[in-house]
Amino acid sequence: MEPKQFRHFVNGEFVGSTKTFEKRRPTDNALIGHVHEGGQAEVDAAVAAGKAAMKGPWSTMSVEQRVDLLHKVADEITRRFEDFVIAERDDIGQPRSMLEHVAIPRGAANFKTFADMVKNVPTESFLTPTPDGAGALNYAIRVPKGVIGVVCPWNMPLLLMTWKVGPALACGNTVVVKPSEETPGTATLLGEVMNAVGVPKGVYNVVHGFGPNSAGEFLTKHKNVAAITFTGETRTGAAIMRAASDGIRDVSFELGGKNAGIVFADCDFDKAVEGIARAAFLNCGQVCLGTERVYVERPIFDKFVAALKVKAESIKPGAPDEKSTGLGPLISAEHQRKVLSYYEKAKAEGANIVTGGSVPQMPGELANGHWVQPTIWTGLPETASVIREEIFGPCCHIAPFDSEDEVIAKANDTDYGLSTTIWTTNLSRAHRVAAQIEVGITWINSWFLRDLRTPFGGSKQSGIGREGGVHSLEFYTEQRNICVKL
Ligand code: NAD
Ligand code: 6OD
Repeated sequence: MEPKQFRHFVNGEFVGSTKTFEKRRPTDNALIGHVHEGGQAEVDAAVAAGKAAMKGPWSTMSVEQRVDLLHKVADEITRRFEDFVIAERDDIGQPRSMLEHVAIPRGAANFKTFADMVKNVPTESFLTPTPDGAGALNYAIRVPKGVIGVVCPWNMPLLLMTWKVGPALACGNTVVVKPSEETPGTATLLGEVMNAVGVPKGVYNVVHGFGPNSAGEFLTKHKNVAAITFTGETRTGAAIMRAASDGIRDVSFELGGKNAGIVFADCDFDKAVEGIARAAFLNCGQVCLGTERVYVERPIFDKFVAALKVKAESIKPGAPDEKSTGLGPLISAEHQRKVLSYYEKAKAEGANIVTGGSVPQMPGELANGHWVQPTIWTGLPETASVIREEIFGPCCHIAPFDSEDEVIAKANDTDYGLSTTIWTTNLSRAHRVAAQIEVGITWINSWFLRDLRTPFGGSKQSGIGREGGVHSLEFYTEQRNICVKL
């Protein structure tokens, strides 16, 4: 396979840099391409293109025309489905079933959903009394904010990037995307899609590169970037917040998590085992909403641990295109080292290793990939590293609990607040407990069941703001009040 060139996409054209870095496939470490590294000049050019496009044909288009164009973007993603599957597969090594059923369809849906949503945006108007009796008419108009900086992670590249680009464009903004250095593929491919369907030049721009002292930092510090939407680690969010404070620019952050799964003895047992297994091991545990802390009511604790062990051991690691594959690799050798360091810490801190704990034997070239075993621990105190820190691997610790109050306190005993999954057949208990968990999203008898109209985001150190439905429209537009004395 000839290595690809992942170039920036600026003002409707693919442009290169003199500096490049390698992109390797996580499944076997094969070289799949060279990524062009953007610096200040590339970011300046992309932001200038985005700013200029705010005054071009993009700004004079009717809402219907814009909606129609974004539907065409979605249709073109669907038409080039296999190209997107391959780009994302080579970037992250996800099993094909997940790419075909979640990642790529959501890429298209993120454009259609938010395009449809802007057709009915409410605004406010008031008739205000005045001393002379004539009154004044106050009304608000909604305008796009301008150039939006979109800084993305690697764990679900197309889904998480379009979840922000879709509404940003639907609201009439332009974007400069900084994809993760680990996953340049689908953001680049989307440039081809934009040109194919006639999105005006400069509306969608991509600059590749790293974070600090590279494209990420230059983009988030750029004075002509009106607002920044970011998904990634909490400590990166803190750095971006500092950058955004210069110029008082708005931010929307979706950050890390250390999410609890809560299983009551009255749950539908098989569904709970299935649900927690998905929450812990899907995408090799590289899901911000995933569950690394599981609390199981004591009467079913032993049975649950035994059943989850069977489930974990049945998940087959392998090449993404193999039908039997249930587990892909971790994104990189560096991330593999991090996850394995937690496997060692758990051992050192005295965990009972129910299953896993090391690297699986892989055949042929796959042995060069970044694999780890799905891993379950029990027996650790709540102070243990693997219970407190986000690992982002296919692993969880399971602890017993005896009362609702105890499990609520344990679930909330974290700096993060992204999501929870609760398993019970007692509806009153489900609502009662859910209302007390300090997170942005609680799933009951389910996990990662999405409706794009709902508010999505994190509490505490898991984020700032909400996106989804009208909440995305709030972030990607600004309201201006106009007061007319009558
Ligand atoms: P990361 O924070 O390391 O990187 C994310 C992006 O930020 C990358 O594009 C990176 O180049 C860029 N970046 C890094 N430092 C920067 C800086 N100083 N200035 C500007 N840009 C910078 O995150 P990651 O490792 O790519 O993703 C995994 C993390 O993302 C996990 O913590 C996970 O929980 C979180 N995440 C959260 C959500 C959510 O919805 N809350 C979704 C997915 C992932
Ligand atoms: O489904 C979404 O919209 C979303 N933001 C998912 C986040 C997944 C985290 O890894």
